Amino acid sequence: MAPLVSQPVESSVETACPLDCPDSCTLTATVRDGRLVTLDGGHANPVTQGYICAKVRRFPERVYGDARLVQPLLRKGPKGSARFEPIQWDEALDRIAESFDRVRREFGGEAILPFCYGGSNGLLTQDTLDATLFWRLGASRLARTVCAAPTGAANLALYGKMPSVTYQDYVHAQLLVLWGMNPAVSGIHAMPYVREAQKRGGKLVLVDPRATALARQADLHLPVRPGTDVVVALAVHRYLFEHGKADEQFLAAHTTGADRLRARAAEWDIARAADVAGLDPRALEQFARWYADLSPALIRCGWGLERNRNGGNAVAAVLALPAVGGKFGVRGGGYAMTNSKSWNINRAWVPGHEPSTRVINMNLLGRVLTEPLDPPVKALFVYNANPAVTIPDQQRVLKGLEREDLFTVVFEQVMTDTAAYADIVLPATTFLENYDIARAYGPLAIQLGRPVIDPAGEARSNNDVFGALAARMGLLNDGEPASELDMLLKAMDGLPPHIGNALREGRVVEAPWNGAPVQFVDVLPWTNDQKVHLFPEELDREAPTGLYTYQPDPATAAYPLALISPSSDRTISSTLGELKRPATGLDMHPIDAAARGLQDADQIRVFNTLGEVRCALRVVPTVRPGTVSLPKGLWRKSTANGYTATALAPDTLTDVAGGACFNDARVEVALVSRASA
Ligand SMILES: Nc1nc2c(c(=O)[nH]1)N[C@H]1C(S)=C(S)[C@@H](COP(=O)(O)OP(=O)(O)OC[C@H]3O[C@@H](n4cnc5c(=O)[nH]c(N)nc54)[C@H](O)[C@@H]3O)O[C@H]1N2
Ligand SMILES: Nc1nc2c(c(=O)[nH]1)N[C@H]1C(S)=C(S)[C@@H](COP(=O)(O)OP(=O)(O)OC[C@H]3O[C@@H](n4cnc5c(=O)[nH]c(N)nc54)[C@H](O)[C@@H]3O)O[C@H]1N2
Ligand SMILES: [Mo]
Repeated sequence: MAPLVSQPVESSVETACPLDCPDSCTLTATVRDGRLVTLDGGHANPVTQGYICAKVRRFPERVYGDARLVQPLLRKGPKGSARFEPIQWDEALDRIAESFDRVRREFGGEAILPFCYGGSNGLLTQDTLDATLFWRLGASRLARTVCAAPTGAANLALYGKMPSVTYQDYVHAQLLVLWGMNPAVSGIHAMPYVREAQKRGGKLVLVDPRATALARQADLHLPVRPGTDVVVALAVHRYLFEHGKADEQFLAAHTTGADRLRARAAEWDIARAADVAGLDPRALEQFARWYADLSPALIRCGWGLERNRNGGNAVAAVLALPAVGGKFGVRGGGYAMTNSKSWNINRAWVPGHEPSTRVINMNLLGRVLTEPLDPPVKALFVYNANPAVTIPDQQRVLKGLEREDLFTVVFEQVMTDTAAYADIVLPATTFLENYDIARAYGPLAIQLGRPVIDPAGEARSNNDVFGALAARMGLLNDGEPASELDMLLKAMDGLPPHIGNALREGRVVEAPWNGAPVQFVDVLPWTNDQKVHLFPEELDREAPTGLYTYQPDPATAAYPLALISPSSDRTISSTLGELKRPATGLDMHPIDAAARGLQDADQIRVFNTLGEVRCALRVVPTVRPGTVSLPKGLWRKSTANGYTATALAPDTLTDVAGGACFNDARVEVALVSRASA
C-alpha cells in the first residue's frame, strides 16, 4: 500500500543561464515538490566550475516575489500608475491583435515598433517567432544599439569578428590588459583565469577611470578620463612604430592600412595623450613599453570604453594594437571580446523574411515617441527590455511612454518601471520555466536551458505568445512552428548538426576548433581577404571627425563632472532590480567632495540640463577626480526622486554604429540635506 503521507520529492535538475552576461553558466536547480528551492553552479560548462554569481543565486526570489506577473493585465489608471486589472489571455491577445490591425490600417505597419534587447539572451527567446510576427506585420525594425554597437562595428571592420581568445587561454598571457572591463563584477568566471595568469608571472594592466578592486591588485592601473581611450591606444601605436617595435613582417603579410593608422597615431605622443587622458605620462610609457616587450600579450576589451562619443574609434584603436605589436599566433596572445558571433549561426530556420521597413535606433526611443515622425509610432511592443530605466534621456522616454494615443504592450516577468506604463501587460516565463539555448560569449559554449519548474500562474514563454499572436492575425502558414516546442525542434534541426545533436543529447557544445582557437593559427580574420583592416574606410567615413581621431570632452563650466554608470553586482542591466539591495548612491572622489563642501552620506542632487537624480553621496577614493559613478540598471524606486543615471545621459550617439553615450553625461552635484551628526 502507498504511504498515507507522501515524502517531499526533491530533485536536482541541470539547466543553463541565458542572461546577458559573457559566462552563460551551467546551473543546478534544486526543486522540492515542484517548487524551486535553490539555484547553484553546475559543471557541464567547464568555466562555471560549480559556482555562480550572488545575483542569479537570488533568482528564486524573482520567480516567487511580489513583483512577479502571473496573469495578463489591463490598464485602469493613468499611464505610469501601475493600476491594472486582470484579464484572460484570450482577451489580451484579441485586444493586441485588434489594436495592431487598427494601427496598420490607419498608419501602416511601420507605426508598430517592437522594442527588445537582451532580457533573456538565448537563441530561442529572441529573433524567433517574435521576428516572424513583426516582419510579417511590416513593423518598423529596431537597431539594437544600446550596447555593443561600436565594439561590434569595430571588430567587424577590422577583423570580420573573428573568434576571440577564450577565458581558458588567459592564463598563458604574460601581459593581460583589461581595457574598460570589470570581470570581477560583469563576468566573474573569467576571474580564476585572470588570477592564474598573475600567479604564473603575467602582468595585469587595468584601464578604467575607477580603481576597482581588481585595478588595485593590478601591476599597473591607468585611471583614464572617460572617453579618452582612443588617444591612449594611439600613443601606444606611435610608441610601437617609433621604437621599432611594430611587427613589420606581420603588418606586410596580414594587414592593410597600417600606414594610415601610423599617420593618425603620429599626433599622439605619450605626453600629449597622457595630458588629455589625465594620466601620469610615466605610467602610460610603462604600459607602452610592456606592450612592446611582453608576449604573449592579451587585450581583453570590455564595453566601458565604447559608451561615449569616441567609443568606436577607441575600440578600433585598441583592437589594432595586437596587429601592430605582432601579438598574434601564440596561445594567450591577441585580443578577447565577445564571442557571440564565433559560431557563425544563421537563422534560416526562422519562418519569414526581414522586410526593408524603416529602422529605428533604440537609443532615440524618447525622441521617436515625442517628436514628429512619419508614420508616427502608434503601437509599441516591449519585451526582453526595460527602457524606462535603461535607455538614455529617461525623462524623454517616460514622456513618450505617457502618451495616451500610444498603444503599449509590455511582456514581462515582473512589474518593471516600463510595465507600469503599459496598456496591456503580458506575464512571461523565466528561464527556469521555459526552454532556451544559452550561448556564452566569453568562453565558447552552447547549452540547452530547460524548464525546471512549471510556469508561475499563467505566465507564458515568448515563442508561445508570439506564435499565438501571429496565428491569431493569420500570419502563420500551415506547418510553420507556432509554439515554443515547435520552435525548439526547428532550431535544433536548423543549427549546424554538431550543435543540434549535442543540444538534443543534453551536452554542452564545445568550440568548433580543436580546443580554444589561437588567433592566426586556428582562425584568420573573417574579412573578405582574411587580413586585418587597420584603416577601414567605412569607419573613417562614418566617424564625424574621421577614424582614429579624438572628439573633445563635452564637459562645461556648469557641468564639469563625468558621470559613468558601470554594471553592479546586484543586477544584470536592470534585471533583478526589484529585489532589496543595500542603499546605493553616487560615488565621488574626496577632492571633488571637498571642493563642493560635501560629505559622505549627504543627500545630494546630481543634475544637468536633462534631469536630476537625488540620492546619497558616497565619498570614496576609488573614482578618479572629476568622475562620478552611479550603478547602471537601478529601478526608479532606488533613488529619492525616481530618476536614475539614464536621466542624465544624453541621447547623442557614438561616433560609429549609433551606440549609446551613457558615459558622456556631464553633471554637477549639490547638497540637498545633511543628516545631523
Ligand atoms: N553583475 C553584472 N554583470 C553583467 C552586467 C550587469 O549589469 N551586472 N551586464 C552585462 C552586460 S549587458 C554587459 S554589456 C557587460 C558589461 O561588462 P563590462 O564591459 O565589464 O562593463 P561596464 O560595467 O559597462 O564597464 C566596465 C568598466 O569600464 C569602466 N569605464 C567607464 N567608462 C570608461 C571609459 O571611458 N574608458 C574605460 N577604459 N573604462 C571606462 C567602468 O568604470 C567599469 O569598471 O556585463 C554583463 N555582465
Ligand atoms: N545608465 C546606464 N544604463 C545602461 C547602460 C549603462 O552603461 N549605463 N548600459 C546598458 C546595457 S550594457 C544594456 S545591455 C542595456 C540593457 O537594457 P535592457 O535590454 O532593457 O535590459 P534589462 O534591464 O536586463 O531588461 C530586460 C528585461 O527583460 C525581461 N525578460 C527576461 N527574460 C524574458 C523573457 O524570456 N521574455 C520576456 N518577455 N521578458 C524577459 C526581464 O525581466 C527584464 O526586465 O541597458 C543599458 N543601460
Ligand atoms: Mo550590455
